[in-house]
Amino acid sequence: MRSFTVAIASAVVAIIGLSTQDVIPARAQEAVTIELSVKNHKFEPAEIKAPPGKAIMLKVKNLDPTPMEFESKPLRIEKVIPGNGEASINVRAQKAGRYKFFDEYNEKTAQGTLIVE
Ligand SMILES: [Cu+2]
Repeated sequence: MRSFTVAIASAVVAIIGLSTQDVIPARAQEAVTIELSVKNHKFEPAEIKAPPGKAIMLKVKNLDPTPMEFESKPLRIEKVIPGNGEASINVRAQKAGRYKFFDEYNEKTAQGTLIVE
């Protein structure tokens, strides 16, 4: 006959308590404001810059007497601005890259780029 030895192992469980602070900085929610204007159917400045991952507010002044349509396909913006008018356009946070925009009514001359970097 055989005898069996049963070994009982006891496990020690260590509980590690982690304290985390998930605080979202309020500044991450604030939009970066960029002002630009259009004169003689040209953007001034034609290149604008914004940091990545931040909402952007574009304030566009149309200094020409005729209406314009601020348009950007990659940014999905389309907004008519009357002659001598102004518009605030909200752009959601973007990844780094170059985003073209233009005035659809004066596409030949009014071209611009938003550089996110
Ligand atoms: Cu359009």
